[in-house]
Amino acid sequence: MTGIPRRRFLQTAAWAGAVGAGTGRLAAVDLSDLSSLQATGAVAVSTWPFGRPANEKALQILRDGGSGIDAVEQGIRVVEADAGNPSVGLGGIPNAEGVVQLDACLMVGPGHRAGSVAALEGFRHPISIARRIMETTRHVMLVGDGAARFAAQHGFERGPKISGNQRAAWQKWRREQAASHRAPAPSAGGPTAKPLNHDTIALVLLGQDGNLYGGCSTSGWGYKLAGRVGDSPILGSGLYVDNEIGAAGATGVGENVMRYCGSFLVVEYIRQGLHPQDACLETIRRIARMDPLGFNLSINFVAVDKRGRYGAAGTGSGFQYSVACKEYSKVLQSPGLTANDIGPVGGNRK
Ligand code: SD4
Repeated sequence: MTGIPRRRFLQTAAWAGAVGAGTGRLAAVDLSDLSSLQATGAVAVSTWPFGRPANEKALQILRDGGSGIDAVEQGIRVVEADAGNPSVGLGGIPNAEGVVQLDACLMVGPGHRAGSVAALEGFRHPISIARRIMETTRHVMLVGDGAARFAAQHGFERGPKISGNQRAAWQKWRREQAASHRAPAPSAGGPTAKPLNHDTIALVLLGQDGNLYGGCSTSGWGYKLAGRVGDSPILGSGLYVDNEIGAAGATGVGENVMRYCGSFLVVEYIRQGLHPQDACLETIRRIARMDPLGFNLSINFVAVDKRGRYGAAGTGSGFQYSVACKEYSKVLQSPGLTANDIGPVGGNRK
């Protein structure tokens, strides 16, 4: 281990335990067998159990001769297309005004290229639009109306700005808000407010070519303020790919990730010599040390490195992630830094 000497790292871990004890019971973190968190050849790692079909699609694309970025895009499209997923794609929970606004980005290790789209309304596959921005413009990120006009000009598939199921739920939510005389939106929208519902697909990939790739897509915080953008389309926050070192992605309360460049930090810890599993844990500990919320952040990371080692971690217990490689495709439980419940069920996690 370089950068953080093993002794200091363990001290940091012990310190985190002391803090965690004040914010919730500490869950056991077993780091004894990191060697099992390693794959040979291509490996796809993604957030939540709904990442599993995305991983499998990504590896199939590679097997069929597609590129790493084809694999990430096509994998994420599987989740975006799932109308039953309330946190990714147009089946997602709308904002406070009853409109689904989507955020997505992707990054390509070779050339350190990226594309991103935010607060996009009425298009089914923001991940593909992010890719098109990367490939056909001199920009990295388009947002809102401009992004929608770009998508329309490029003929991307449209969809409803709110699904039938979500409309009924949103109307009920609005009635409840009115009845409770509260503001019709998470008023501060700040990091202390608990999202009603949230999840994200973040998929990081080590290709068989030895290069790293990643993508991220979400409808974000349910009933968020119109125009709110989370961490997911922000490079370095919801996703980061460094082709020399590793790639990481995030899910959870974006406000608590984007203030710390969370995914960038995970990759930097890998650079310092940590296993991706340790890097995810250490990132959360570092954020918790600085943040007034301590471990009460509702954030989770997944990561893979250049050697095929992978891992994940969350502030609460219960964060599951998916891994696929030549030998297996499975859903794993990540170590949580506290025994706090992971929070409201957001996406179609099963
Ligand atoms: C966001 N990070 O918009 C996303 C949502 C998410 O689990 O992943 N929730 O803040």
